[in-house]
Amino acid sequence: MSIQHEIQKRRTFAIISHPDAGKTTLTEKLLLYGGAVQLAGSVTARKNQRATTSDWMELEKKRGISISSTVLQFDYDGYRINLLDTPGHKDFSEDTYRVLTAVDSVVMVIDSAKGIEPQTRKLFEVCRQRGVPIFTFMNKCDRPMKDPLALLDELERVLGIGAFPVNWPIGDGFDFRGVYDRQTSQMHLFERTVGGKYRAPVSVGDLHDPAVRGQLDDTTFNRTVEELEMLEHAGEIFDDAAVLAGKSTPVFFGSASNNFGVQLLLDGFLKHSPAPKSRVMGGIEIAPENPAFSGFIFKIQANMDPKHRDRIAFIRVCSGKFDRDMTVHHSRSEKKVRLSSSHKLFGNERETVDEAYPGDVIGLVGHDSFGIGDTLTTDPKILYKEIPRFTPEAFSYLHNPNTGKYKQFRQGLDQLLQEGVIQALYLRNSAVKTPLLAAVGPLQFEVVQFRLESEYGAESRLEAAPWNVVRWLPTDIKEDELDALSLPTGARLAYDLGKNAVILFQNEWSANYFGETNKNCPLSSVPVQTVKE
Ligand SMILES: Nc1nc2c(ncn2[C@@H]2O[C@H](COP(=O)(O)OP(=O)(O)OP(=O)(O)O)[C@@H](O)[C@H]2O)c(=O)[nH]1
Ligand SMILES: [Mg+2]
Repeated sequence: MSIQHEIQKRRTFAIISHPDAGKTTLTEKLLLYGGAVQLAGSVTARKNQRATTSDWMELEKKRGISISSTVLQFDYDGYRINLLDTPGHKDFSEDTYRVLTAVDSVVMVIDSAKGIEPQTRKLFEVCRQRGVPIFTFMNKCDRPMKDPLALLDELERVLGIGAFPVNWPIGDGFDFRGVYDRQTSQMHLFERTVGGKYRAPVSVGDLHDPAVRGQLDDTTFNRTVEELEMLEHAGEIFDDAAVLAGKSTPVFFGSASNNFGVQLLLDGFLKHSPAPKSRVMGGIEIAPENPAFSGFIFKIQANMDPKHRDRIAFIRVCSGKFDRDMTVHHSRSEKKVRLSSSHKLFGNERETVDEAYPGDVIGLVGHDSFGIGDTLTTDPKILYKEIPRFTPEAFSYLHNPNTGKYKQFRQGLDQLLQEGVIQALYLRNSAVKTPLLAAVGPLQFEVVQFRLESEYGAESRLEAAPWNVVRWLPTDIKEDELDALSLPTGARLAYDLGKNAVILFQNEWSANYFGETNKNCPLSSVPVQTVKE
């Protein structure tokens, strides 16, 4: 089969939203309808078939939230799908943003009772900047929801994007009966199943089909007809070009937990979403058909499976063909490496993969030198610079209370730092060797402590550090220039993991004051990207 054909059948997308809108639930239902699992997210499915749930870490189960993104690859209807479920909580946005660099489109999930929530808006902004096409799923229509027309209006007003309803909800809350597919003019009426484990039975017919009409009360039917007429009157048509340009979003209604509208979303998404396309790096365009294999690492995760205590680097293939055992150029070390342990991923399950094509996300095991953002390619001229870095806003020392376990503590922490679970800083001219952790949000501290204990058997103790703001100094600043700086009270000099100099300030005011009084020493509020030896 030609590489062109392989590229055209790939769909690589992330599910994004504010916490709790239903991303993980929708992910499981897409797997159910995509035929990748027979039972959604149940314990039986775990035992008898495959591990279906995409929330695999113990801490996630405990808290009921996703704290890390999950990769799932499966085939459906002639497509090879690479689906990435992301965490919604803002403390984990570094992980989510890295995932956004690896996908070609997103499904944005909205809780129909709540409308557009703050974290959804932020993620949307990132997608818009990157020009990523966005598909919208209005979830939880089985609960009292906002007026669907108001929800569309909110998309246009708050996000400034055109919204095209592909289907329309019939009733809401307890009376939510299904959706009307405006593309085929068919009503899809669903029945609930216990716990939503199985596909929901559905009856399909046109608006006036007596079999379908008979299932609806007059109020629901009349309201639906009236709303549909209004939409028709507005006269908008599905504009593929606007969707692909990220200017308009197709909107699907449904309920993930009840399996309503999931099939229509899956099929509609696959039909209109883009296959992998070219990436532009430093002015050069790298097409997926480029004969050179290339890709970049956007995520590293250790100990995904307690059976294999190892570390997986997730690479998004961008061009050419991947063959197991191939030798590639590794950008960070500038060395040649052979990729012999490659896997396709399904949550925490993995299977050896011999070949992969643009759009695929595969896991590479056994390369400790790989870091987030690294390029692997057979053409050393290709260098991706995709991964964003975030400004930490919370700082704490991490103590090791048990000196007998220093080795586990240090090894565990180094591993977690390499995964990018959290950032760390080292104070300049400090005799104290206690690591200073720097987080985008405080839940990251909790994840570090939990994983140190459960994966490395190392206890730890947090101590709040007196700073709240970090700023990066110019990368070319010399040590004697650092000596000469006069810092405001309470501020300290430190280095990040790339050995770039930073200043820690007690507060924003103090950082601004320093900036005002040291015009010759411009500070950056976003992390600099260089790594010094
Ligand atoms: N009523 C109703 N509840 C739903 C629906 N879909 C999901 N939920 C519930 O919403 C809650 C959150 O669902 P998740 O799928 O974990 O949400 P999430 O977006 O993955 O959350 P984070 O990963 O933590 O950001 C769970 O209790 C789900 O059972 C739905 O269609 N209707
Ligand atoms: Mg989730």
